[in-house]
Order: sequence, then C-alpha cells, then structure tokens
Amino acid sequence: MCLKMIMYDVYYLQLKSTSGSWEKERTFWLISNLSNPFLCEDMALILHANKGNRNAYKTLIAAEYTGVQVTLVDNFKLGISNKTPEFLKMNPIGKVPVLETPDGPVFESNAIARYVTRLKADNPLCVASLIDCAHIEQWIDFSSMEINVNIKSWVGPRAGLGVYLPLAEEAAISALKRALGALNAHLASNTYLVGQSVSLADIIMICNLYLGFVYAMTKSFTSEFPHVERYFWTMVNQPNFNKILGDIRQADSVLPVQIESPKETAKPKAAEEEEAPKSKPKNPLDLLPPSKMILDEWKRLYSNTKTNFREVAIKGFWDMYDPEGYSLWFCDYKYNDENIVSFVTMNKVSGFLQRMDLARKYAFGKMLVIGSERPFKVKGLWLFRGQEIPQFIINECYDMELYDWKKVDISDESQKERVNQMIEDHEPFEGEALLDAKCFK
Ligand SMILES: N[C@@H](CCC(=O)N[C@@H](CS)C(=O)NCC(=O)O)C(=O)O
Repeated sequence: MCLKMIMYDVYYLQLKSTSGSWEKERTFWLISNLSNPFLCEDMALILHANKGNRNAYKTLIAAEYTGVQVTLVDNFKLGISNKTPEFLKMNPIGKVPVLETPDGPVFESNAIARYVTRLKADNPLCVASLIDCAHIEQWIDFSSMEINVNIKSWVGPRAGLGVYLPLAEEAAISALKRALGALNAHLASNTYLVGQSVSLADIIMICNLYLGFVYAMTKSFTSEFPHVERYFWTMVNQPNFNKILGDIRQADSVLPVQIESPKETAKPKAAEEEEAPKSKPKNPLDLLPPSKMILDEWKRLYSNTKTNFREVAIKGFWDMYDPEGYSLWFCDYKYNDENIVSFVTMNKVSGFLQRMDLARKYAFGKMLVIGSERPFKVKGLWLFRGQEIPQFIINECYDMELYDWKKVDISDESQKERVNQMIEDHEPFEGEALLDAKCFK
C-alpha cells in the first residue's frame, strides 16, 4: 500500500468518528480535497474533446493550476469520434468533453473540472472555508445558468445550431445583460469571484464569457460592464489561461446569421411529374471514351487501406490514375476570413459534400479544414471524370463558385506531393494542424 493510500484512510477514519452535521460537510470537503490515492503522479488523464472546445478549456486550465496531467485524446473529430459505441458508453448522450479516469469516465465539463481540481489536496483553486466553497459553487452555477445559457442562446442560432428567432435572441440578450450587470457590480470591489486568488469559479466563468467575447459581445456591448471587461482581460492574460486560450481577439461585430443558400422552392408533385421527360438524357460524361481507371476500385482501395497508406493507397492511386480520362483539381475557399467558428466551418464543408451527391459516379474528393486558430482555411482536392470540371456540377452545386479552382499539373512533382498529402490527411499540412478532413467517395 502506498503512503498516499495510508494517509487517505487515516484522514477518513478520523473525520468519520465525529458525528455532528457540520463535521460531515467538513469531511466531504476535506476528503474531496485529498489527492486521489489511486492516481499515480506520472499518469495522465485522457480528455476526449476536439481541439478548441471551450468546455474542455475549463479542465485544461484547472490542470495548469493544479499540476494534474491531462492530455487531449489524439485526432478527436467532433461529430464522428463522439458517435462511436465506445464514446457512447462513456457519455450516453454523446456530448463532449468526457474525462477517462482510472475509476471510470466522467462527463459534464463542470464536473470534470471539479474532479481534476480536487485531485490535488493543496490545489489553489478550491482550498477554502465552507462559506468560500459555497460561493465558488454559487458562481459556477451562476456562470452556467445565467451567463452561458444566454450567450449560447445568442450565438448558437446565429452559428446554425438551432432556429434563429429575433425575439428569442432579444430575450437572451436582455437576460445576459441582467446577469452581466450583477457580475459587474460584484467585480467593482473584487478582483476575483471568491477570495484573493483565482478559483475554479473564475476558470469556469472565463470559459463561458470567452464564447461571448469572441463571437458576439463587441466592445460597444461590453463597455457597459467595465469591471467585467477588466476582469476578463486580466484573467485571460494570466499565463495559465493564456497557455490554453491563446491570444484572444474581441468580436468586431456580432457573428452574422449563417444562411444556407436558398434552396429551390419545392414544386408541387403533379407539376413535377408532368414536366418529367420520359427517359433521362445521358450524362455527357458517360459518352466519354472508356477509361482504364475504375473510380469505384480507387474508392475501395482508399477505404480499405488502414496501414502503410503511402505505400498501398497512394501508390495504388498513381498506378490506376488515367490522366486522359480524369483530371485532378485543387480548390481553395475564397472567403477563409469568414471561417471563424470551427464547427460552422466544418458544417459548411459537410454541406458541400452532401450537395456533391449528384457527382458520386464521376468524382472523388478530399476536403481539409486547416489551422489550429481561426480563421480556418478550407482547401480541397478533387478528381473528376474528363478534363474539365463537369458543367452539370457547376450548374447544380452552388458551393463550386465559393472556391478558386486550379487544375493539378501532374508533371510537377511538388503538386503531385501536395495531392498525396491531401489524400492521406498529412499533418502538418503546409505547416499547420488539421482541424478536420472529410472525404467524398
Ligand atoms: N453541458 C455539457 C455541454 C456539452 C456540449 O454541449 N458539448 C458540445 C460541444 S461543445 C457537443 O458535444 N455537441 C455535440 C452534440 O450535441 O451532439 C458540458 O458542459 O459538458
């Protein structure tokens, strides 16, 4: 039995022998403030979350203060990794983040941050009197229910998460202002939310305010709350915050409502049937001379290659590639400056790939969302039947005009290597991390 384990038992028994109700509460706090005897010092806890997830930041910042090792799981892709059966076993509603601990998983970001904080007996974030502990909990709940909920109701629908309703937005902003007013009054005479140093309440409050400062609360909005402004900027510039959040730029304008391009209004079925020609005209691409490259074979090879991707899939691609029957194209999103919200950028690319469904017989594509900081860049590689970008795709898929297109010159080795790196999701790509990679096949 290790020394930590013995200390834990003794402490527990001593406190258990007293029976008053105050002592019981004290027992809870003291025990919860003891180092976890089952966690070895060099063991890192695994946090399942995508990079840039502000709910995960709560734990990562707390870990910086307490010295607990927490590592973000590799290659986490929001929307994919959190839908797997393994992930759903850890959090049945598939939300992120989740912390894997030696005693089982924990979900809900506040609970995770509390757990990581309490792993260290002498942590600076919640070693406090009973009343201070109550106030830490008070501000954690306040920041979750009065600040975060309203910022999310403001930013979420604008970012395409939920229906955008101006009256609902107005109500959220007004509730947010009421909460910020109270926070501002408290901070007029307090540097921190509780006591004389940073506590877990500050970490959670800042991570919640962060969403607002970055996407919606412009300077003209926040100037009404000068103590909140001072508090926010002071905190995010503390080294332990800055290391995780990076340098923050306050929104110049409120995130615009992300509008999908207008879809054609559905025609009444009868009219549609009336107009439908008897037999569908052939796609001009079907009239091209036959090619030795069988697109489905390449797609199968791509999907089935799990190891030695370069030697197997990439080599196989060039062995199959028919430069007369097919052409390769690089595409580059024209409006990368707008890509400031990671999940909105990823959704934009997913939408593009859905709209390319009509080209499945004639195309293969890779789309990369690049960068670890906003604005993210979107770049792609497409393989099309024929020597030009098929006209029917240009006509039917409005996303095509949102990109600059450049035909790949396969006699240029550096362009060929760029093709390889795009096919294999090579990271870093052009010196930057990949936020996401999607394949059209
Ligand atoms: N109350 C949860 C909220 C978690 C949450 O909403 N996570 C988002 C990402 S930030 C998510 O997992 N979204 C995916 C989904 O809703 O399926 C927490 O604080 O952990």
